Amino acid sequence: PRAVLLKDYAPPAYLIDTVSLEVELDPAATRVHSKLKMRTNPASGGGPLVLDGEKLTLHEVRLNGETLSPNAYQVDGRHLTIPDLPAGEFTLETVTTCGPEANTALTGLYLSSGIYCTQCEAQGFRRITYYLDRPDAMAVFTTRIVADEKVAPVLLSNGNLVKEGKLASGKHFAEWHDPFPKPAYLFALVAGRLGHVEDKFVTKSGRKVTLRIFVEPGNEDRCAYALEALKRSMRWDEEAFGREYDLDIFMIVAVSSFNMGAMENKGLNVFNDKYILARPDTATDTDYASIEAIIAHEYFHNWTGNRVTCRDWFQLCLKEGLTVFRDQEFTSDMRSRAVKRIADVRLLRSHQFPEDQGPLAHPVRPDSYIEINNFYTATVYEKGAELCRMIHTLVGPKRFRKGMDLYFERHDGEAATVEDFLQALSDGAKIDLTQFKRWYSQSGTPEVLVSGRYDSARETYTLKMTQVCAATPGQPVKEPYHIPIAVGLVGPDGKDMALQLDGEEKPHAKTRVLNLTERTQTFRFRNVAEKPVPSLLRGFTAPVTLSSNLKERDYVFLMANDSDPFNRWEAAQRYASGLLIANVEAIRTGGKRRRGTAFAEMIRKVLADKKLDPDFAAQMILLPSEQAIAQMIGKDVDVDAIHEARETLRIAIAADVRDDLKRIYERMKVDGPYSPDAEDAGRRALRNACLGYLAFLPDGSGVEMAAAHFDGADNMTDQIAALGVLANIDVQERTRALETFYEQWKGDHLVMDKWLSIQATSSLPRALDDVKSLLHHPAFTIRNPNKVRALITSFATANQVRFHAADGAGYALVAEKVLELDALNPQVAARLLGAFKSWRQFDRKRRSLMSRQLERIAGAEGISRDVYEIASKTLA
Ligand code: B3K
Ligand code: ZN
Repeated sequence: PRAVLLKDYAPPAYLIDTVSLEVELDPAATRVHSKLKMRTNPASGGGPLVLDGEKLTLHEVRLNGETLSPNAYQVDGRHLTIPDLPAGEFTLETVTTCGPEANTALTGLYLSSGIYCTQCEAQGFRRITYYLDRPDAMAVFTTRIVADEKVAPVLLSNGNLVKEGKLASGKHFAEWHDPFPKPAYLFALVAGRLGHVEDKFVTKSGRKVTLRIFVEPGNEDRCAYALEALKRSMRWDEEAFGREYDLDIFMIVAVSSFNMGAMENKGLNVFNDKYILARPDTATDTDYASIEAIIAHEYFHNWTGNRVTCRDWFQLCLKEGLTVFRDQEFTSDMRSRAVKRIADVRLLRSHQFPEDQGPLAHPVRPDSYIEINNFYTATVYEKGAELCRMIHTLVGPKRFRKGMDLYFERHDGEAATVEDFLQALSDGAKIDLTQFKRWYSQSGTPEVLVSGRYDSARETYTLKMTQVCAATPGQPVKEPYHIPIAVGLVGPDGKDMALQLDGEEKPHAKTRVLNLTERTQTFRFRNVAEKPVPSLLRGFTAPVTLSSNLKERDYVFLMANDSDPFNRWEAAQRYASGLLIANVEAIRTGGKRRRGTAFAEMIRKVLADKKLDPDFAAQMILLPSEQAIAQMIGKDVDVDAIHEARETLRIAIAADVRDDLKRIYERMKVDGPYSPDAEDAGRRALRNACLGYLAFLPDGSGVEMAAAHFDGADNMTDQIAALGVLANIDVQERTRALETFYEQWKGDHLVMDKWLSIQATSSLPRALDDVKSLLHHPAFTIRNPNKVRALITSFATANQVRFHAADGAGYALVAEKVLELDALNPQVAARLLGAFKSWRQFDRKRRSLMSRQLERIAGAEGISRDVYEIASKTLA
């Protein structure tokens, strides 16, 4: 397979002004009659017309109404080429068929539990009809859907409904028109037997919008939260960014077979039903929070992605990074900003950092790809969002808004580039982003080394900062980045000092953003009367790794005193990681292990602080994950030692603070009916975090407690928290709880996913065998991506100690499933293969076992482009 390069970008030779589609649905052969009003692109002009098309049967081509003879065009498996075309405007029609029922890749038109639906991003539209399937080809779409009324009473597409009616022999039709020019990747069509819930929204300028969520009949009672979240999102985008909705109707459809979370098709979002359906007894607090965030994300795409779209797929971060930033801000405004920041940084560190530091590292704006679907990555999304956040930090909210306003004003209705975005921000927010732009083209996580020094005679405090960025594939040398680093100085009394930099008349602000732009730079604060402890990178203002000359006692001090909640949490995590890493070493060398008294002490204080937000308290008391420790160790990782070190520390802490944990466990009990709001969710989070410690007390008393928690649960959050705890303990209560849960929920496919993943992520040695037998359980099918993620992906990515079993059985199983899946659904297969990306981090034996599986995959006959790209790059 050949790589596509950013530097080869050329505008299309032809433009499409309007598209009208007539789609006659049939499971085996759906007939698509497309009529394109086209013209030569004055900017590039003429030549052969090459339309994309895959897995299509071509029946007819008409030019200006005349049927073309087959020697007037060429067709191969990927294109339809017409060499001779009249100058100026012309109409091109094609008649093709495609087979939704046989479509297991879930891209293009397919059937999800009997419902016709489409997924066109990135290049699925070419599986529906021949087209210029590229984001800079923007056209006005009219779609007429014809179907059997019994099979598909509901017929939906983008835009507004313009006509509908009955036809002969039980068929009916609907015609939709979308006035906004859009690229084909935003096209959508849904048809089937669907129920719906409805509401209204009046935009700030008075436009009345109908809101509808469509679901499989019977699920209407699980849509209320999603609908409310949609209204909150619409209001928030008006208030925070001045962006209004622009059609008369906004529709969401929930389907059960979907390759990712959701899709922002214009006016017709399609969602994985996991991110719509929620009822207190079936969805956890985390599910509710994800629903709110994803509804918002897809809705926000209407401006960042749809109204202003991407010129080409290399610009993907233009819509994704920016939209993630926007949804993060939304969630921060709806819930706790501190907890949201902690969650986002956790995600960045667990997914983006390993990507950026491994063989699949690529810039936020990549310059080459083999399969674009492999680039919907943590780097493009999460690091992309961090880049927007850094600009926001540098200019502040008001100027950022001005920059965004200018961006929309300049590029509404266009397909834009990262350059366009940076130019608009730079002009609107008045900031020079020349150096900052390197963040988009250089891959790798920069490392910032900080050394602080107090001079008591001069009363100065000096921070010397150095940035380095390791080589990444194809990028041996890096230029320095523009890194905003928020800092504070915490005095011995635990209070922030006022900060006065060298050359400043007077102190101002207690948190300052320092601009690190050189390889090495020194910042000196004056009038520092007492020796402070520096609080570095407050709020995590840049996606870097930071090391400093701070000592363990400084982290102990900061985890008790830092006024910046993110850094308070960070200090606790750094303290605990340091301890765990030392204990891992002790396990390996037979040295003495430490008990972590300061962490227990911190927990005691946090639990005693009645003013502290319980959700934040829950974050404070949790230990870093085994994966996080592995990543910090970075090489020759010993997963068993990490597991042992963390388990032992957890038990020791539980024993040290058991009474405090028990007290809070009781106090945090939520009375009254379940509400998914942040406040109650926070109490449950803290209560369940306490349970997570208590259940492992060596005297066994916690098991009873967990079993009672399970039996007494009146909502899924508590039920699953108890089940998750019990799944890690080899007791009879485990078996009973898993069985009870299964009996209770076997009819509910979303809840069954939880049941699968809880078993797949159990740290008990039996997990691998359980996964193997669950692969044959009726609750599992490899054809449904949610099932694959619940059982296989979670085993491979969230069960470090069992996936990396020393005999390589975990690797062999996952590799086998990657190959099996590749024949059905290459996108999901390639994703799963990502579980091998950090293979170089482990000990020699495991490295060799993993690389053997990667070679087996890379060498397999007939693998997809998707899997080939990941396998070959991971090995390189
Ligand atoms: N834009 C889609 C992702 C499409 C992935 C294609 N493989 C969802 C989102 O980011 O909002
Ligand atoms: Zn998105």
